[in-house]
Amino acid sequence: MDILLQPPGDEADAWRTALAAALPGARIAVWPEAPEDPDYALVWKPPVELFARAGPVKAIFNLGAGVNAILDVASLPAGVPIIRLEDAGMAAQMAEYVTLAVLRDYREADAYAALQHAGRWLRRPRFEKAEFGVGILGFGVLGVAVARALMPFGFPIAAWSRTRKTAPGVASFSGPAELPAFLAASRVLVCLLPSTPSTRGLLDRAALDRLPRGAHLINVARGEIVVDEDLIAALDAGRLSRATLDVFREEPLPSGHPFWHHSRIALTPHISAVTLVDDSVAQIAAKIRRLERGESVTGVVDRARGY
Ligand code: NDP
Ligand code: OXD
Repeated sequence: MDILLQPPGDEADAWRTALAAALPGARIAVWPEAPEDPDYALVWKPPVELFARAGPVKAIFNLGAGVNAILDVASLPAGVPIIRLEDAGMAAQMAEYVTLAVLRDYREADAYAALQHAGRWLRRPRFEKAEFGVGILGFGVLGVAVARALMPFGFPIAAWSRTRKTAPGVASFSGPAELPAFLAASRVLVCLLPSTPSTRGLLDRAALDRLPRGAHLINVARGEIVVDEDLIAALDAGRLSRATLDVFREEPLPSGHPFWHHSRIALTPHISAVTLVDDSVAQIAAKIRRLERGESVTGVVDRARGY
């Protein structure tokens, strides 16, 4: 079996070693080396030449959960299944990141740090938990993991998805008609939607205005779901109290971008849930073995839907 590997960053050796151990006998070529007729391509943000040179493959594995970058590649062969990562160690990381951001806000870590630095002993009134609703946009693999992690703290939890869900302890909202009611209940709004034609620009002024006054936006999905200028305007006007941002329209975030030094923004460089080599390779190798036996696999992307 021939595998074409185009991994993220400078981790080619780690990916190649893990893949060779998981699929003994497979010939692995690391892009820009490319075998004549690879059986499978494992890629992250592939360049347009890759599919043009690689020829037809049995399946393309996306080395991440979000597939917006691969779906944009003009040379993407039609009809070939695209298979994304499902959790693969990212759900636990995402749950940690979002829980930290929610609790920092709820327990007012920044306000108490400022009081300490001012040398002031002051007890602030506690937030009512019932008024500290957490709304999760996108209730897929990662959204569900975040809801489960937050549940023990007792915040009211709501989720918005394309299709209605039944999850104990979570109020399910679905479709555009139910978005306003969902936003109105979200003192903290966690974005875990895929970037698709229906979600890009979704968090604009109109949507942000529907959040309770003083709301906190946590975007850990994709930068283009948020309209940057509208977010800054909402923060400047005090309609939103803070934003925790891990993803941006342009990455790395350009040095002059106003997000960098905004006093109400905490940002991180797309690290809320990183792709873990061993977990990802184990998942992909198991799926390749199933495909080779003629069995079906989960995580196949619906190209028309965009995720
Ligand atoms: P899933 O595909 O499992 O879940 C996506 C969810 O979004 C589903 O609940 C889906 O609804 C919902 N959804 C999609 N489109 C719409 C829409 N138009 N309206 C309402 N709901 C919609 O994805 P994951 O949970 O695995 O990942 C989510 C995203 O997180 C990824 O696409 C990626 O962009 C981002 N991500 C970010 C990382 C980081 O480090 N910052 C790491 C990993 C992922 P339904 O269930 O009804 O289909
Ligand atoms: C992903 C990501 O989609 O890392 O997996 O953002």
